Amino acid sequence: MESITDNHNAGLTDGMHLMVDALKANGIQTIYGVVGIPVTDLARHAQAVGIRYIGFRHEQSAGHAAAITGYLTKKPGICLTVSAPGFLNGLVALAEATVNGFPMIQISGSSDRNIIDLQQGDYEGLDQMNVAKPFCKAAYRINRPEDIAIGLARAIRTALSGRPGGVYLDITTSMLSTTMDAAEAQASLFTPIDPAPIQIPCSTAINRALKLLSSARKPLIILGKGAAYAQADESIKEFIEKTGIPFLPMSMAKGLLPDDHPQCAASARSLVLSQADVVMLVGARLNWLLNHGKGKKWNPDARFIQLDICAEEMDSNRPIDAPLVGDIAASMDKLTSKIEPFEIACCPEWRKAIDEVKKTNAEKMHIKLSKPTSPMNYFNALKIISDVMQAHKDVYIVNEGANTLDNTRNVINMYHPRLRLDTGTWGVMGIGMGYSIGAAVTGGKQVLAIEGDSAFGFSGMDIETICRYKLPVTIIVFNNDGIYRGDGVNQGGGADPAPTSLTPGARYDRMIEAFGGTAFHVTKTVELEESLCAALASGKPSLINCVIDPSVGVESGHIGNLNPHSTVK
Ligand code: ADP
Ligand code: TZD
Ligand code: MG
Repeated sequence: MESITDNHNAGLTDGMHLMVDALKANGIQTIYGVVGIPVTDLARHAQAVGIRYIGFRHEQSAGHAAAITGYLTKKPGICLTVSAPGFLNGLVALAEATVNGFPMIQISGSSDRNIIDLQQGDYEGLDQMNVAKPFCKAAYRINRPEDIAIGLARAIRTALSGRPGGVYLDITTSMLSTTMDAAEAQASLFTPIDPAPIQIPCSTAINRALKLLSSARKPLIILGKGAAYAQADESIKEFIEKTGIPFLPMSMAKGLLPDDHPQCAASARSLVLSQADVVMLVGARLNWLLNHGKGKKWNPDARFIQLDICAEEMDSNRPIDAPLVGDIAASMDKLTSKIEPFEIACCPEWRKAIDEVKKTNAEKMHIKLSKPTSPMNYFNALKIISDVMQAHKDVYIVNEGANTLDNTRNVINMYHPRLRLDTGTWGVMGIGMGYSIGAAVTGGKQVLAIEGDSAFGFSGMDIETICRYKLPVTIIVFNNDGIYRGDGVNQGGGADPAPTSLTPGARYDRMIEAFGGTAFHVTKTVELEESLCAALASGKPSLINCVIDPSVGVESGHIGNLNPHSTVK
């Protein structure tokens, strides 16, 4: 049988080789995936030519790693999956990347069209491109090797331009093995020019925004993860410091300016939302996370300025008085350059009122954090972590769970942009190991994943991947024996555990031992401190099973109000 190498030597190449060449030509450094028919050789060849291949235990985690790579680098992260079930496993991450606005491309092998289209039952057969369409920005299929360069360029441009998001790219088995002239194939390769063109808002929109801002007595800036993604850190800082306006960071925007910045209003959130008269949204949508910009949490007379790349985001939840459609860096720079004539009067009483609430809330928090309990609770455990992290401010914090998520967000300060990676817009569980791996591989920095015990279970098997690639990831499992809490009861009185219960006293630390990682089991704050210091100092894969009182969690964390209220008992 003629081999691909023979073909290569005979001046031919094929779709599989050309696909790898095209990825390399476009600067792709890493592929995250799970191999099998028909993409195993593609991964092997990618590794052979110097693209890093990170092989996972589940496609969802590979997809999450690709998504977070996209968020951190402003280049699409690549996830490689096999047909049908592998493709479907990756689809959750693709959909989530799209909802979050993270650029990624899921490339999946697929069955031959003639069998799929007549529904004749192929091995792992599914009409993948059409299945993917509602879950991503666009879905494309490459049917011929000569279309690879164009197909990839379309995927890259779609993932990056406008509001970034996920793209599905279908590569058929027959396309992968179709040969073509090697010289022609090389000549077809290209890199798309300026795939994420900078959009600059016009002066009318800038002036409208500044006029509104200058009328404010109690202005507020809300920074979202779009502002973090934009990498406009200096422009944002300059505008905020020049105007003196208080700012509220959304979860993943924490650290864009340090959480201990004097203008940070994070710990006076209720006050600023209920009283601000002009709110400037910077890369943050008025979705459920901000109560859609209306209702009892908001000042009913507040007026809004919104900076966003996506024109149709304006007025999506409430009228926007001054829409500023464009790139955040461009908009911010234009605003800053014109600011003097308008004299933004951030009145001193407004800052003073915020500072007073901050002080009171800090005192209340200090009491919570300092209270010793046995077993530990979220707060005294997080106090220890917060203290240790003062010496490790440049570490990624990956965070998921319910109480574990909310309490960590409130207690652990962030000091640098794009280091806090969490459940994002959907509030979904399962990002833990994927984001940790993606961040460690892409950012080259240490990662601390703070995980609820339930949350950890969604991607826990990929600790094997962390160990196999020897990544500097430390995982703390806040183990309270359950979803929200571990003391649920079976209301029917039967022997089965309650719906929220997990195995009491589970030893998650023993899982990592199986793969050669370092395990810690801690029940006291002093042990937590010692183990975290040791884990971070070693830089080796490690897992700390941190025992938390099963009775201290709140149902659904901070969003218990979203549960349907049953009137029938
Ligand atoms: P958060 O959850 O932190 O509130 P969202 O994900 O809701 O943030 O909002 C992010 C917004 O940022 C999206 O509407 C997106 O279109 C926007 N965005 C992303 N990148 C840019 C950019 N470079 N310039 C302007 N807006 C951007
Ligand atoms: N499935 C998916 C994919 N995402 C979800 N958000 C949920 C289920 C529902 N869910 C939450 O919203 S939080 C959570 C689940 C299962 C886990 C909470 O338990 P935990 O954290 O152990 O991770 P705490 O500290 O015990 O609250
Ligand atoms: Mg739990």
